Amino acid sequence: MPIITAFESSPDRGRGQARDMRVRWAFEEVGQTYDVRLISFKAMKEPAHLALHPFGQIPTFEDGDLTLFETGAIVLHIAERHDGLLPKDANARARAIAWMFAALNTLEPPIVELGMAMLFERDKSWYEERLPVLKDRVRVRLGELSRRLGGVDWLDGAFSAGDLMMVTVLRRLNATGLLDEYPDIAAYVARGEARPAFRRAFDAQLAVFTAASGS
Ligand code: GTB
Repeated sequence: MPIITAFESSPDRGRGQARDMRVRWAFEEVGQTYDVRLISFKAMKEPAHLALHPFGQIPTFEDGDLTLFETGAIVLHIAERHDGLLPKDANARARAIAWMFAALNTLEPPIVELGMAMLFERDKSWYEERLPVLKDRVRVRLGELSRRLGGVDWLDGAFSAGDLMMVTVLRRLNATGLLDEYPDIAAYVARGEARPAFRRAFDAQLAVFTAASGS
């Protein structure tokens, strides 16, 4: 059975924002059971974990003699080896993979930049000036994504790994209020979150937090 790593104690308090969430969701979508090895911040930077992940992060993926890091690579690996996350048609499959890259390369960077500023830069003298700039950069991408979605349920036909990745990236905006400005994108994220596989993955990562906090 594949095994992934996840935070022993996630700073998001079980909100499903850490990146193991997208791997858990992919496993659930394809019906693959998996194990989780929980890891402390200290252990993430120690040799045993660095041998799996050169940057000392979570998640990692191990299955037999294969070890992977980077959620894009892990989710793609799962999607390629099981039915359910990539279309059979070669062109549609390539487009779904393009959406995975778009989520990670085009949407995630400005979203993470905004999130980091809101978390770690509030006390800086330039914060109030920088915040609208960062929000506008995200708005540009949300506007473009909204135009492309154009009222359909998923990015390109049936739900795919592209949607899985995009929804997990967009969820990072939950605390910013920006999704409220784009009701179609908010509804898209809600559709992803309503999928039974998402719920199972979310509950599994929440259970880790609940157990660790004793609540
Ligand atoms: N590009 C890599 C991938 O996609 O796999 C990025 C992996 C990554 O950033 N991992 C983070 C990590 O291990 C956890 S998910 N960080 C520790 C470190 O770098 O030392 C990022 C994350 C963490 C916490 C919250 N949160 O509290 O809301 C959200 C997201």
